[in-house]
Order: sequence, then C-alpha cells, then structure tokens
Amino acid sequence: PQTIQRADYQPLSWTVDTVDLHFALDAGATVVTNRMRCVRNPDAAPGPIRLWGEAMERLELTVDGAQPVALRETGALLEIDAAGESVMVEVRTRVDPRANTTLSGLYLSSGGFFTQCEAEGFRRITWFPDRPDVMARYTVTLEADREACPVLLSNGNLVGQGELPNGRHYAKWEDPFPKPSYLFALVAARLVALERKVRTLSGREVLLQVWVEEGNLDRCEHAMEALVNSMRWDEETFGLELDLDRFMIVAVADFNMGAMENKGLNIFNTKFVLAKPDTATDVDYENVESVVAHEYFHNWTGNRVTCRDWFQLTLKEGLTVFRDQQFSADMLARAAGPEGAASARAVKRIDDVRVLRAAQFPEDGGPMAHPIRPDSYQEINNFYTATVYEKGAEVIRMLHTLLGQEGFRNGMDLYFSYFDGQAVTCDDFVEVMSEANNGFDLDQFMRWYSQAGTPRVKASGTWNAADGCYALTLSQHTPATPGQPDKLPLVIPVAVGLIGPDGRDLPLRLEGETQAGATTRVLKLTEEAQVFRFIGLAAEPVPSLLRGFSAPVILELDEDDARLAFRMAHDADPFNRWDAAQRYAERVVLAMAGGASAGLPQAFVNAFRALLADTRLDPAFRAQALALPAEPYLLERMSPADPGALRTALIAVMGALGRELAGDWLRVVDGMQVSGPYRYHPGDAGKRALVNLALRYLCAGGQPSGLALAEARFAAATNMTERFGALAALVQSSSPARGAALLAFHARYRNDALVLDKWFALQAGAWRWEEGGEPALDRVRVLLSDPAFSLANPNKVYALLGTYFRANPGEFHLADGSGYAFWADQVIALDARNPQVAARMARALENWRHYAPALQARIRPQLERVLASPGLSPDVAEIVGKALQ
Ligand code: B3K
Ligand code: ZN
Repeated sequence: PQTIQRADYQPLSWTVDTVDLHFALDAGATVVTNRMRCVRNPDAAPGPIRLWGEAMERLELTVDGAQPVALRETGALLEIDAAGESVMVEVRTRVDPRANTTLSGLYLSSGGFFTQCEAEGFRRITWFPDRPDVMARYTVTLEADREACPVLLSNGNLVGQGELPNGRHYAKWEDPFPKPSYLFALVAARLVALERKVRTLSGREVLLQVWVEEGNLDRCEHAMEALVNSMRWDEETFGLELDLDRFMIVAVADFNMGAMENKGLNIFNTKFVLAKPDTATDVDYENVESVVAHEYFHNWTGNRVTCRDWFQLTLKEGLTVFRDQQFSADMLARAAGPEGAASARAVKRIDDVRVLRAAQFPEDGGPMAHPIRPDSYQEINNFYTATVYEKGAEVIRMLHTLLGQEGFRNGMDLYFSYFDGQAVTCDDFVEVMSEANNGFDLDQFMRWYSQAGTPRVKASGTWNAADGCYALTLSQHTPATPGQPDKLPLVIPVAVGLIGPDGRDLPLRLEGETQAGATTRVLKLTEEAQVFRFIGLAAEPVPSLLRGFSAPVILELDEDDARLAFRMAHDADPFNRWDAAQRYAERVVLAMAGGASAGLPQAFVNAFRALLADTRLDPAFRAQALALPAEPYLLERMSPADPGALRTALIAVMGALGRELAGDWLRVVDGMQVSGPYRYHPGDAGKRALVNLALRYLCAGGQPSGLALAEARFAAATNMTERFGALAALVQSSSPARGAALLAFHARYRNDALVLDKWFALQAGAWRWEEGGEPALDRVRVLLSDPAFSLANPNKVYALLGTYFRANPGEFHLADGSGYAFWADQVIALDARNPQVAARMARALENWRHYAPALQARIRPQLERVLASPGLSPDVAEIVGKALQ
C-alpha cells in the first residue's frame, strides 16, 4: 500500500472556481454531469490538470467542448494537459448507488439517495481535484422520480424547482460560499421536516429544518432545540453567526459515523437526531445535543476556514470538539443553576476524560500511535481517531488555559479575519493565537502537534517543616512510539492545589512571591524536570495535581491508600476527587487481577461508602465517582494485559461492593425519585444515573432483594433511561429473570431499529456471572442471524460486533482463540462491503502485543489470515499491517 507523507504537500497546478453539477438520479444508474471551470493556480508550479475518480464509468470528458489533447490515466488519477489561464472541463459519469455498499459517495438508504464525501467520497461521484484546498462555488441540479423522492436537497439555497415528464421533478440549489468537495452533499428521498424560524444576532430570519422519515417526526424536537441553542451559543461565545438563510439536518439510518457537516445540509446518523422519552436514554439526549452542536460549529471551524490537506484534520476536529465540549458544559451548568453549575461542569469534564483514557490512551500506546497532526497515512479514513479528535481538543484546551478565555477569543477573531474562505494549516492557527496575544511564545507548544504518545508526568514532594516549604518536583517523559524513538519536553500546564490537614485548600505562595494568592495555580512544566517551591505553609500539605485534567498526560504520583481516601473525601477540585476514587479503584482491581489480594480492603469500601452517602454531592457526580474505571483503560494499565483475570477481578469487586454496600444502594434507589413526566434535565438525569448504578451494583451483588428490585424497576419504568438501566443491571448479573426481560424488551421495541441496537449491544457486552453461563460469543453468533441484524447497517455492526470486540474484552479474549477466529471472519466479510466499518472493527486487536504470550500466539495467525485475505482494502491492510510490523 502507498504511504502519503505530510512533507510532500504541493499545491495543485490547476484548481476549480465554479462547479455546475447535474444529477439524473436513478437507483442503478445515475448520470452525473459536471461542468467545472478549472483555473491555473498562480502559486503552483506549472503542470497538468489533475482529477481523481473511482468506482464510476466515464461516459464523456471534454475540455472547452473538445476532446482533450493529452490525457493520461493512472489508477484513480487523470492528468490532462491544458493551456491558458482557465478552461471548462465537462465530464459525464455513470454511478451505481444501489451497488455502493461502502456508504461513501452516492448511496441508497431505504430507497432514498444520500451522499457522504469526507474524506474522499466526492471522487466516487465525479472526476475532480478532490482535495480540501480546492474551494469552489457549486450549483447543483437534482432530477428524480417525484413519487420515490419528493424531497430534493443540496447545499445552500433553493433557487428553482419544477416538474419534468415521466413523473420526474427537479430542484436547483446554489451555495454562495466556496467550499471544498468534501462538504458537498445531496439528499433525494421521501422525508418530512420539523421546521423552525429564528432570528440571528444581526436580525436575519433563517429557516431551520430537521428532515426525517414520516414516522419519526415526534422525535425531532430535541435536535431542533439543540440546534437553536448551538446557534445562540456561537453568537454569544465567539460572535459567530449562521451565514445561510436555511440550515438543514437530515437523518439517515445507514451511515458510517456520527454525522457530517456538509455546508447547510448536515447529514446525521439517525442515532444522533432521533430522541423521545420512550426510546432514548439521558445519554442519548446528551449525545444528540453535542453532535448537533459539533456539526453546527463546523460551519465556521471547518467550513468557512477549512484544512489545506488531510494531515491538518485536527485543525477543524480538535477545535470543534473543544467547542462542543464547552458548549455542553455551558448548557449543563445553565440548567443546573448557580448552585449546581460547578458540579455539572465537572461531570462533563469527567465524561470527556473517561473517553480520552478509554479510547485515546490505548491508541497512543499501540501501533497506530500518531501525533494529532500525523506525518503520514495510507488511508485517511483511518485517521478520524481519538487522537485527532479528543487529544486534539485537549491541545486546544491547553491553549485556552495558557492564553485565558479572552486571549483565546482574540486569537479566534484574528483567525477568522485572516483566513475566512481559505484552506489553512495547524501552524497558521497556532501562529495567529500567538500574534493575537502579544507574540505569546508557542514554539515549544507546537511539539504537541508533532509528537505522538501520552506523556508521563512524575510528581514528588518534599516537606521541610523547619522553613514551611513544600518543594514539588515535576518531571516529564514521553515513551517512544512507532517512528518516534526520542521525544522532546512539552509545554505542560499543571493545575495544582495544596490541601491542608483539615481538608481545606491552602492559599498558594511560590518562592519569590510576596503574598499568598489563589488556591489553584497553573504551573508551566516546560523542561524535563522542574522544582516548584511553595512557602509559608504551617503543616505538610497533600498535593492535588493536574486539577480539572489540565493536560492529556498520565500523572505518576506515589500516594498511599490513606491519601487517596483523604482526597476522595476532601479534594476541592471535583475532577480530582473523582480521579482519586478512580485511582483507588484501579489499584484495588488490578491488585486482585494480579492475584496480590483476594478480598476488598475495608478502607476502600469505607471510602466508597462515604462518597455514596454524602448527600451534599450532586447525584450525577456520585454516579461518576462510584463507577469503576473503564475496562479498556484498566487493560491498558496492566502488563501484560490479562483480560480473563481482569474480568474475574471486576466481577468480584462489583459483587463485593454490591453486597457490602447493599443497604446504602437500596437507600439510594428509594431516595432518588424523580417526579413529573420525563424531561431531559441534568438534575433528573443525575438521579437516574445514580439509581441505575445502584441497580448495577445490587444485581452484581446477586442478592435476591437486589434482583427483585431491578425486575420491579424494569416493569414499572416510564422512560427509556429507567427501563434500559434496569434491564442492563439484570443482564449484567446472574438473575434468572435476564432472559425474560430481554424478551419483553424485544417485544416492545421489535420495530424500532435504534432501540434494537441497544438490545444487541447489551447482549454482546454481557459478562459471565456464573460458572457455566453462556459465553457472549455464542449469543453473538446467534444474533448475527437475527432477522433484525444486518452487516450492511453500520449501527448494527457497531452494536453487536463493535461491542463484543471492543467493550467486552473478558469474553472476546477466550483462551482457545475462538473469539479471534470469529473476529477475522467478520472483518473479512465486512471488508468486502464496507472497508471503513471493517477497519474500525479491525482495530479491536491492534494492541495485541500487550497481551499475555499465550493470547498473542492465538491472535497472530488471525491477523495474518486477515492480511493475506484476497482483495483486502487499504483501510484494513493499514491497520493489520501496522499491527503486525
Ligand atoms: N467530519 C465528519 C467525519 C467524517 C469522517 C470520514 N471518514 C464528522 C465530524 O467530525 O463532524
Ligand atoms: Zn467534526
């Protein structure tokens, strides 16, 4: 496979300034006519016009109306010699949407036509210089059967529509903004819209639409609300306004990822649009809100200013994830009111860090480790990663911390004033941030863009009672990653607090300062090691480091159990309070998994009980603090990783916590009633989350009273959060009622695709709670032939196979290797129809070298079998090839 290098970037000799597209839509043979004006690029070396194309039949190609004089075709690349400053290239292609199972380019879903172009889907629609640095103005005419496709949508504004012979009709759309081809979209389908008209900051009236299949109209209100809130937030926070007269969201059931920010026509996976109390959980509601916001925010960070090349992906993704995280935190804080705002923000931060630790840290420690701005790739679709997105957002967050809210905003303003309408780089972004802040030195900071791997920050303190000085030594080290053996020190903002013996934060005074100030300070670690001296202290403090997770690093700090329990009880920073609980739980679970301890230490049980019983703490926070660290994260912290032993330990720890704290859990369930009809509100959601966690522990404990309670809650539930929470608790237990509950749930939702995804995932993720219980693999095999399952639908694949491979390590890593053989079969089968989805599944085994030798010996032949499979896509070949290197 071919490797593309960031260093090889060259501007194209010819770009495009206008595109006129005509689609004669037909399920089996759509004819696309593309008239584009190609213009010579004054900033590039002379050369031919370069167009990319794939999976199409070329019917005709002319240059200024004539056959091109010279045309060379190599694979997906077409080179045409042309003279003058601009030429009109007209190309006609035939594509087959029905045969397109990749869901990239133009494809069908429930009889409608949809497109997905990022990163390189546009070249599956027509020949084009399909790169993000080619920004052109598009006019699009869609022609389709009126009966099958009454709704015809594309980017921008509707400028014409009408009837055609033979029951066909057309619509013409014009996008006033130049855009890269990856933001092109069309939809032609039988849909209905929820509409709302709102005024923008400057007083323009705009039309908002959420398009769905007719039966789903009652599930759009929340997405619409989220859109309106996103618009307001971007106006208030960044002064950014919607720039079109109409903004559309379209939901489609077959979609490779979450959603896509096409200009003015966002296309969404139904999972991130549809929500009503009976079918969506609080978490679903939260996800809908954040994905709607994310795609909306892309209109400025991504669309108005886009990426010069795909190596710069984090320019738009890291920044937009940061923006959506801030938005969600603000929404939660607002709903929680002044009293609960800080806790609501902390809970959101905890959620985001959980994702980073569970998904990004393992990526950074494996064969796919890459900087947030990668240096090379084989298949760009493999680089829509937790590193580019989530770690990218952490890097932006650090900039925000270093520059402050106002400095950051000034940088954003300058960014848009310089680069609106352009395709730029991460360097451009960081340079304007510096320029807007009096030349703030960010040279060393740029290493966050070029170095892969999760830095380790080691901290140790020495207390000198004689002079009241606490000396904190911080040192940093980033482990080698593939292709990067040596790492340089990074700029690491470390937010620090010192806790006094009474549990209260101490005012901080560093050596050389005349008086003590704030109780949390951001220290800048820039060298391999630095010492920070805090003076004027009356007693030895307990350090609370990396508050709010101020940098995406692993903090190595020697703390005994007593100190962790102390911080669990007293740390004034809620994030660190949570983190102390996570560290303690990690220690206890890993000691058990390693055979170093058999029972649960009483001190740990007491610390957990104290948190649980502290009713001053918001329930949402308690739910976070009492949930064990994610299994993939714990596995990553084990060496060698032993999924079987870890699972045994988790079952034991959950069971013991369920039994030892049974009375407390029962009190929680009793005392947390949410009154009134369901509403998505962080206060209510927090209570439901804590009740659901209590049911989980009670069921894990296995006592009849706990199981009966979960059964009763399942039967009495009035919304999906409660119903699914109780069901999940039952399924993750040895309850004899599991099967019946799953059947009842299935019967109720047999026709609801999104709810059935939950039903599939729950079974694929089930642990074995008793000797002789059913292995998840057996169940997954059965479900593979369930009539509701389909390998063609990514949501189904992610729910069943994704959950089994990636979220159920204890059942996937079976000693006899049967899980791996099944994995290889499924990856090969999927790859033949949808390489992007197959590659995602393939990644489940990339960190195979972390596992015990006996498992490695079973994994290797399966990796090799996949790699040797005939016709393997570059997508899967890159993942498996790098894993085997
Ligand atoms: N930009 C899209 C992701 C496209 C993925 C292509 N394989 C969604 C998003 O980040 O908003
Ligand atoms: Zn995005």
